[in-house]
Amino acid sequence: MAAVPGTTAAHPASTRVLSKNIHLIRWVEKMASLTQPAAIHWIDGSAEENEYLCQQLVESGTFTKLNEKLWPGCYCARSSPKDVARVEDRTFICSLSKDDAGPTNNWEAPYVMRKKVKELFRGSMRGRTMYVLPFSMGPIGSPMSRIGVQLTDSAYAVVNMRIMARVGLPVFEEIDKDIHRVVPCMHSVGAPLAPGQQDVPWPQNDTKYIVHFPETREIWSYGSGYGGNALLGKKCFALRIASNIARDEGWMAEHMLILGLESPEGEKTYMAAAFPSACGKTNLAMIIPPSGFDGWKTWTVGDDIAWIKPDETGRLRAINPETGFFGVAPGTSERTNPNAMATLRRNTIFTNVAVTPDGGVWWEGMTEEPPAECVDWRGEPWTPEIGRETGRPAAHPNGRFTAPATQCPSFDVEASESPNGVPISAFIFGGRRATAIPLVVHAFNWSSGVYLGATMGSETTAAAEGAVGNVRRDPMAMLPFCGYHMGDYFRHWLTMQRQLSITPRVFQVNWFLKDEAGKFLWPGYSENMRVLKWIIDRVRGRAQGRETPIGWVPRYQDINWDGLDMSPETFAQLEKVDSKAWLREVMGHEELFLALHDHLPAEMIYERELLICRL
Ligand code: TSX
Ligand code: MN
Repeated sequence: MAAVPGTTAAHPASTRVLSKNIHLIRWVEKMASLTQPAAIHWIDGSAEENEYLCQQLVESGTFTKLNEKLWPGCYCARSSPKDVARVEDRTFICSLSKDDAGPTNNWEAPYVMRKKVKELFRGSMRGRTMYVLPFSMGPIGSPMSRIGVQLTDSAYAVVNMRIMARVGLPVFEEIDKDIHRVVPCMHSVGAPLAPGQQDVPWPQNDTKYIVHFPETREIWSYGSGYGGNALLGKKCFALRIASNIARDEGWMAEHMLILGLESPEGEKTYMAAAFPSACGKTNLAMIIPPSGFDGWKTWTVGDDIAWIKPDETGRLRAINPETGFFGVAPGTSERTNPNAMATLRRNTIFTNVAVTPDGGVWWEGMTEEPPAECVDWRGEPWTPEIGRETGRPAAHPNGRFTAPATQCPSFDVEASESPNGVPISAFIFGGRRATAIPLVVHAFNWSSGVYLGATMGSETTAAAEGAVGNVRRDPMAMLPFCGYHMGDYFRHWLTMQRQLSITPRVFQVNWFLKDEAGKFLWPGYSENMRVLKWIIDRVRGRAQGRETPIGWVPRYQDINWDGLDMSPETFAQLEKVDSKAWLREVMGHEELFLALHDHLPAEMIYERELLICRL
């Protein structure tokens, strides 16, 4: 193989072709002749290969190896400041008809876009290695799993994908059976190297395109090496492409965590929950029972994506298609999420956080006291004083950890290896709202539950997101991730019920209610378990509640308050349904519905009218 600049190390997998599948081999050849890489590396997924790639990333300056004693097997990457997050305005759904993509997605005609991406990818891997990365979303061989192959010129993408998905030889073996429809995923950072040209630590291109062809089930991602733009199994495949496959095949690809609760008697109940960003979804997925819940256990199945399908008895079962957590670092601490802190202690890739003088990592909120000095996410010296003066944080607000799920103390290993997934008893829709939305509501039925999910939203917290306190609607937390028309997506949710003998119960939660003084009314975090306990008791027909115009809510005596000081007066505020505020709320639903009107299922209008009547 061609020598990689800056190293003389031998290549363990080299150019050996690791598949016998003629379709795959021909596609790789065709793409290599388009992108012109200096070498092709078929990924076997071995530990030695991973070592080698991480070593390459250290030599190219992308990775800093952390202190092996304190942070074994860990690295920190600093991205270009021009490549720090998903790029929603550069994300396209290229269906044949613009109408199929809907008004909430960017669209371009497939033949126009195909020409465009071919031009972009022509010669885009010159001077670089093209990695052939096979991955399975879901356990290998499970009927719920789907396979993709990512061709990428980013070793960073490869080593991250190795944590986030099942990759390598066992996946090539599946592909060689020639029974799967493999999703082709093209990825280039768009920074070809001329002969002798020195590489930069984080190659990228100012022009970015994240393109999905839903009908032909293809992904083309250009110009970015970051997160959801580059780890194509995640948002691009497991949500945008999979939502199309799921709609066609009668299952659901959702932006949901999966969590199990086990009672002291050993009764296990699983739920799936959707939250918009900045609601602490990973924290909830890894929740630890509070005091007063002796003998209870919580089980983390997933923190981001759920693939959910009816089994032969008409019960919904879910898998987490991923094997790792790609979590936001800032705000993660022993106090907010001890299970996450335990997960990321080893074998973790950090991106855009600060590095301390002892070779550790730090981010805002990790400890109460910042370190006296560190190197910030841009690679500049940072002290608390510099932070105060410049207003610059040490870690980027979207700084991340990529950590293996099996290292999470609450990880449900058995459930995660199970080819059929776990039975889902409840769906939970959350949001960040200071007023109007009660702590917890149990929807009257499936379609009123779908309405709650379709109208969910969060208050904007930063001026950059629009006026502070405005509600941004994010139906089922899928607005940036649904690969087709949102109105059709609501219809799919409604139609799913026909396949079910037992319909999961649907709940709405809000951990973020505030009093008049602006103080949070609910302690949140571990204490959310009290709400989850009421939810599973409702599912099992054991808990009472009070009927309100929007659904059933718990009375004070319906919740276990052991170990928490909660007054009936505060709780009354948490479960108050104010008709005036709710009528305003319902008016707020209209805006989104108007945008989707020509595809909006009539049930959504009926539910809205029913709600207005009850109010
Ligand atoms: O993740 C959060 N959860 C879910 C936990 C399982 N956060 C953090 C959100 C930002 C990502 C929360 N913040 C939660 C919550 O339930 N609740 C709140 C609001 C809150 C913040 C602080 C306190 C109480 C509530 N109290 C003290 O800090 C003492
Ligand atoms: Mn997510």
